[in-house]
Amino acid sequence: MGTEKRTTQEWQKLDSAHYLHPFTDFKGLAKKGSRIIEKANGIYLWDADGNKILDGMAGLWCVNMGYGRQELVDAATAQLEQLPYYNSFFQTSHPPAIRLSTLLAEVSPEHINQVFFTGSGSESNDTVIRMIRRYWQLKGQAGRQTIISRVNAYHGSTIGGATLGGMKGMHDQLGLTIPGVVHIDQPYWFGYQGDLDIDAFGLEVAQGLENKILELGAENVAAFIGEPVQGAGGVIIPPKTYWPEIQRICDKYGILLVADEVITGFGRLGEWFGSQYFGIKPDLIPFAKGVTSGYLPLGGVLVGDRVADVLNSDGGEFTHGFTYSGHPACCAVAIKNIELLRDEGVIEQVKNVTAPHFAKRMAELADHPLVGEVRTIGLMGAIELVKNKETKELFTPKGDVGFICRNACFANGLVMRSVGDTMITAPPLVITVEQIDELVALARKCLDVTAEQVL
Ligand code: PXG
Repeated sequence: MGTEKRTTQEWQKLDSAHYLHPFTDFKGLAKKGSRIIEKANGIYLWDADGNKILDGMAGLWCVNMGYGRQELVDAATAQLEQLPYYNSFFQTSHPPAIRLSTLLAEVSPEHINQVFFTGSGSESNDTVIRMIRRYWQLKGQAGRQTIISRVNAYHGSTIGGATLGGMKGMHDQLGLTIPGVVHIDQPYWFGYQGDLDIDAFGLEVAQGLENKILELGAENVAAFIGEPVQGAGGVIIPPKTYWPEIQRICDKYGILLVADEVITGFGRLGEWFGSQYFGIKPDLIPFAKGVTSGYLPLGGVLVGDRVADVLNSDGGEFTHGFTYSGHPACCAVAIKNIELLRDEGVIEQVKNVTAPHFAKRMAELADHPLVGEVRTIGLMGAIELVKNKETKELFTPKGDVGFICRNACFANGLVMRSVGDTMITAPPLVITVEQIDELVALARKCLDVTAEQVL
């Protein structure tokens, strides 16, 4: 397939005839035709017309080690030759899954020593629901059923993941979500209209958790779930007061804390996990994406000792699992990927060099006439596009300008995603200082092109 040559138009024709894309208006796309990406190396993509594009989204927040790492290809190939598939049901296991679980226990926070494998972030969050309910049944408190999540959260697209998530458009299409999930506010400082300062705002939003627990009755509440930094929702970076207060409230009422680290895991914030950045101690950490740098699909749930001790007690079988839980080739790639992250000092480089440079250079974009706010954390960034820089008046209808900007980016050799009118970027973790300069220069050019059309 890598060598099959067709023109862009030929690919587009076949694409719209046969391929239903995720999160896509099928009719709209068929009219326009897809962008066909043919190859990649480092932090760059090439489309079928030979255009070079800086991938400011690391694929879909996942290609942490960048493209073209032969070690990952070799790890997959060797494992496919040795043992391409075997399951871990029915009391069997295999070296790649055992070695990966051991390595994950090493790199994850101290109170985490066990892992359940899945094939994706969505499956990981479905597993979270199953594990939480199982935990409270085994504890003899089966009444603790309700999981508290947040508006504008993204936890995946299975029915469980979409229910946990707080995306209105998804809930509307889903119809009946699963019972026992409620949503509280998100800590979105830029969108806040009130009088509090940022730290007081963080505390107030966290207080929403306590209010909800008291409203429901703590004896009915099982867990709180949140992304350390909301990714798909628009890189929502919480005030520094937020997470410690959430931890305090979870502890006070004995409810489980779940940090969805599908995006923030494996170095994105300059720590192995985002919860380490924020100093919290989650009981469960669903992960996926960066664990394999996206080279093969793998996800899982890191299980803290508090939950693991109960799951490992006399309760009989946990009736949950997937054919591809602990897939040998995916585990082999994850092992090599984690070794590369560790042995090449990639995460320290993010923390000490590239994230500070990214923060400094991105902040310079705040002077642009179209920009209302720039925020960054680790190698995640967001640029809020506004109609009026002084008053921070937003564009209506929301999303059109973001879409124009996204297209301008693609046309000028940069992938940035738009969430409404928020432009977001999360480049591969191996991006260099010079490449960050290139990303920011491209972003400025794309903002200029957009401003010419909309201001
Ligand atoms: N949790 C979080 C925090 C995620 O970001 C998932 C769970 C689900 O993972 P899977 O592997 O099932 O897709 C995600 C995925 C976007 C975008 O447009 C983000 C995701 C997926 C697709 C698109 O930002 N995040």
